[in-house]
Amino acid sequence: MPAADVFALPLTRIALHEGAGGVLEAVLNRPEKRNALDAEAVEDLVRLFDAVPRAGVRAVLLRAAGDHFCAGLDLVEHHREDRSPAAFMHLCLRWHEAFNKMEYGGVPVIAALKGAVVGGGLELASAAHIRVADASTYYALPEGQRGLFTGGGATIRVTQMIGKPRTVDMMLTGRVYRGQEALTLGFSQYLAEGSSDDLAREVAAKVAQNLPLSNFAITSGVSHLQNMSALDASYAEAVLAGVVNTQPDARARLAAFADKSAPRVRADD
Ligand code: 1HE
Repeated sequence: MPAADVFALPLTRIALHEGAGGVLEAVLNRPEKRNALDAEAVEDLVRLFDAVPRAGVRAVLLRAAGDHFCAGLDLVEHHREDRSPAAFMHLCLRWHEAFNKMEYGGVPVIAALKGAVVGGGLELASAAHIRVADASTYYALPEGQRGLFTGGGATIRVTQMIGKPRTVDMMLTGRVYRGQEALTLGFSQYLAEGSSDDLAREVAAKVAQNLPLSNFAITSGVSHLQNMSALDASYAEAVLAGVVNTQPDARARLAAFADKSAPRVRADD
């Protein structure tokens, strides 16, 4: 299978930068519209995350230009297009195509969240493997107030993050979460004191030091195994571990532990 060149992709809504250590920085680049996701932006996400697993990328830092991560579905386009039920269903399937490629692609995606992470923006964030927020970040599902319903996976991934009762409350009331409370509830795994971009970049650099096959198993493996019965998941986990834990590239790391040159796991790590 040929390697993919992500920098050759015809992207219009996402800008790409080469980060340090094999990290690809993907920037939602429509700040004048608060990075609302129009059909073109969704196709960009599909194109990008289709190529990432074959591009030698060790981690993706997904961040946003401007003050807001993402305002969700492009409501102006949706109003203008006056879509049929079938047309909107097919559009939602493209959202799922993009987000499933992100979640199951086997390359860690670290999202740097700021400002509005709302509606489809929260659905996008929830497909990342690690979310880093900062003091400006807030989360909401305002679809109910707009006469709409979520169509990009909130019923699945947001409920996995924060549970069904809170998700339903957010959908019904438009409730907004932020700050320490949002961190505690599980919207993100990190809350930066400074910029989420900076902390997410640090997290991505750390993740990128793992062997790619380990990261493949951790990211796509955990998601797939969660979809199985416990019986089948334990079988599949053993098979995955058989492949990953005998990879030749791991031998040097194991040797370093055995000869005591590798760092130990300490409480202040
Ligand atoms: C947009 C969008 C959008 C901004 N679609 N154009 N999502 C929402 O309901 C969120 C809707 N947006 C907002 O509540 C606010 O725009 C924000 C809180 C995100 C930002 O506020 P603010 O004051 O900084 O910006 P603004 O003045 O509201 O918007 C600036 C521009 O961005 C303006 O365009 P302009 O041409 O008039 O300058 C806005 O129209 C544009 N803009 N948000 C289109 N969402 C698969 S189903 C998913 C279902 C959903 O995601 S529903 C959407 C939920």
